[in-house]
This record gives sequence, C-alpha cells and structure tokens, in this order.
Amino acid sequence: MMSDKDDEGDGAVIVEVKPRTKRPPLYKVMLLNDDYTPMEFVVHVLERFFGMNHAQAFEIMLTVHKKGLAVVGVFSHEIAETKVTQVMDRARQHQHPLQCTMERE
Ligand code: TYC
Repeated sequence: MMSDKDDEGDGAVIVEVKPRTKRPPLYKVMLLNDDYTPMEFVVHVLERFFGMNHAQAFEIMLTVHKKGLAVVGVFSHEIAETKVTQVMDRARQHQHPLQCTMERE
C-alpha cells in the first residue's frame, strides 16, 4: 500500500533496532571438600589465588570442610578458567586430591 509510513513505493523500509548490550556471563568458582588435602594447604590456595586474608581464607576453608563445597569467587569465563587451572596445578604439584570447578551463574 502506497500510504504506508515507511514505504514510499521505492522498496526502502526503515527498521529501527534497539541497541542491546548483553553483559558477559559470570562463572562461580567452587572448591570441593575431600578427606586428604591438608587444611593449611586449602587456606594457602585461597590466600594465593583468591586474594583473601588469612581469616577469610580460614573461614571459607572451614565452610568447604563442613558443607562439602563453597563458592570462592565469581568471575568472567577466562578469569574463572585461569583460577581453576592455578588451583588444580598447585594441588597436583603437591599430590593433593583437591578439586576446583566452575559453573555458569
Ligand atoms: N577435609 C579436609 C581435611 O579434613 C580439609 C579440606 C577443606 C579439604 C577444604 C578440601 O576444599 C577443601 N583435611
């Protein structure tokens, strides 16, 4: 129809598109409990790789010990992967079975 607002009969149609900027997804990094990894080692890992002070690190370590797991930080995909790798590498070096995983928030 020639009376249409955006159609002047020349085939040109104006389509307005809302600019939508999606936030990048975030990932929870979690530490899992086991029966063998020494408590001091877990505290050290939390201080070294998650920037916690000793008191915070000790508290989170105890939460994992009692509850089975805890979220130790929330990061972009790349940072979360780096944290998991750092923890798993350090645990392997010391032959501890400590497990660290990531999950989309
Ligand atoms: N449960 C371990 C122990 O009794 C301590 C521990 C805490 C291990 C947290 C892993 O993610 C962990 N030695």
